Amino acid sequence: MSNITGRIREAFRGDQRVDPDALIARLDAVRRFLAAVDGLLPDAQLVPAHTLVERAGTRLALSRDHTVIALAGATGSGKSSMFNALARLELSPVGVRRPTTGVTHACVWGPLEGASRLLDWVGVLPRHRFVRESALDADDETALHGLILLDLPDFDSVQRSHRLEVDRLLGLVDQVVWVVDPQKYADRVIHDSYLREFHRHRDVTLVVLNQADRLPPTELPRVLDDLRRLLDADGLTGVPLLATVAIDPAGMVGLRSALEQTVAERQAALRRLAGDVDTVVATLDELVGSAAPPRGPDDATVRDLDRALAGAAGVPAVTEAVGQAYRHRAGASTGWPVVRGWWRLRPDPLRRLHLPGPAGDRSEPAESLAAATSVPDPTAAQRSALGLAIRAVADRAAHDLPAAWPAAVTTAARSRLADLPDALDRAIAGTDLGLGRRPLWWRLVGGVQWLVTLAAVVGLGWLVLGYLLRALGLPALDNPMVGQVPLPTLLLLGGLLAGLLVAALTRPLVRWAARRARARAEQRLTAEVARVGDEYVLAPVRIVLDSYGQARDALRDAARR
Ligand SMILES: Nc1nc2c(ncn2[C@@H]2O[C@H](COP(=O)(O)OP(=O)(O)OP(=O)(O)O)[C@@H](O)[C@H]2O)c(=O)[nH]1
Ligand SMILES: [Mg+2]
Repeated sequence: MSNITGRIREAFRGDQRVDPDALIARLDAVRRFLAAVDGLLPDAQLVPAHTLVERAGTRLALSRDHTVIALAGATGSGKSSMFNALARLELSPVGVRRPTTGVTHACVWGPLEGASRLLDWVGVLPRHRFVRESALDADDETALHGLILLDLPDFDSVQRSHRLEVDRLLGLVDQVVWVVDPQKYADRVIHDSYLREFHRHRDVTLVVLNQADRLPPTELPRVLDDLRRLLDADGLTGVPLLATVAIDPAGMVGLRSALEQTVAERQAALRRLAGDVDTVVATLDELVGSAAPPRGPDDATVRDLDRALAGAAGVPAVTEAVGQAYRHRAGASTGWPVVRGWWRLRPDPLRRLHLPGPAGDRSEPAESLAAATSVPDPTAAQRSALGLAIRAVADRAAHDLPAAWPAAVTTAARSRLADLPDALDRAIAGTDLGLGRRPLWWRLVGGVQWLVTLAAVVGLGWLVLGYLLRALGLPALDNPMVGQVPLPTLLLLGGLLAGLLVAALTRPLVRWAARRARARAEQRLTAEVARVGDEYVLAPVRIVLDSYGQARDALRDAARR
């Protein structure tokens, strides 16, 4: 037996101590992970992590001086006998009728006070709680002070309620002693449904082969070896394995001393929670990858988005109108004064879109209106192009992310889709299209046009006056001559010709300047539309990518033992 006890000591010594602060930091990291992925990943995948955070918080807040150890096993393996043998009292009925134990019994070594709240939380009814603290014991039991031993119902029970009770308690206790017997130690239920599940809790797992007295002494080592092989296959390599005889005090020495050591170390609760964190981290691992979070979609994809947004926002229609408006307004300022009125009669192309009209016209302050412009609604093709561009943004941004994330990125990219049309319209309405001021050269050309027209009018007046004087028989005016041509005629014809000439020369200049005005407006509109795309499509995507980065860092911290 002492040999076995030595092996237990060795196994425990081999395990590192769990630092409470480090454990709390790991739990905080799990909490950070949950906060980062909240609303982004399916809740079903996060249940174990939420459960851990809640349970661990409660367990750490309760007595850390107590160690809750459960005896778990199949019916008839001898759990209650062992419970009674350790308590040295008949506390839990042992029977021949199977299963015997239907509700969990607890025995507390030491005063009940600190243990009561722990047992309330674990959920052992007060009438099934016993205290192993009496003057009769003298110092015999002090080594187990702080132990709360639980006798569980059978986990392979025909009674469903027994299995539920066992499963519930196995999630809460600090350490489990798995009790098997020579007949059923190889049962698949215990290995497949239970022991294997505890492979990350090796350092709070202890296995006992009870009823060792029922085996011929030569058989015992063979059975223990066989059981060890099965435990190795369960992933429980190195867990302490003891042979016990619950009905013989001498057959309980090894287990008792193992429990004494566990209680003295006060590590089981921390080790159990550390194992829980390991398990949760392993289940969450597939939710984050090893690659650094992407910064967002590539430039080409963003450019495609901006182009699709510009199309949907009617930027081509507005830039076209800017070109026309430039020509219209330039015509009204620089055209031949005789036909300028005709320009003014035609509606300004920008006013038709409810965009700022001619310089100084603020009759419709477009900036202040929600649906400010009358830019044509996007066509079905433009709408679908925008949908595709947004999907491409999500696809590119989520390209390197693990499978759980692309859906969240797509949802984020589309999250403000309903607000997009108004935002685009406001952006168009608020863009300075660059037609606010009348260029100086318009005024110069306009001035020249007025001068030459004035000359023509003076010439005409002069000629009409001369004609009238002649008609009334009055002395004619003395018309000065310029070369062979009388001055009034020169003024009239020269003025008319010069006006037409200036108009003809100005036209290509206006066309060139209109193209420039159009290009400038297009650039400004595209920039504004891109800003909307950034705010309404890319920013929500970046938030999800940031969350991914935080979740990934948090999980890495949580994994650090
Ligand atoms: N020979 C021998 N008999 C034992 C030993 N341990 C328990 N038994 C007997 O095995 C039977 C079952 O023991 P229990 O302690 O009631 O078993 P249990 O695991 O509590 O069973 P359930 O409460 O039904 O889950 C009883 O008759 C015990 O006397 C042992 O080490 N050796
Ligand atoms: Mg029992």
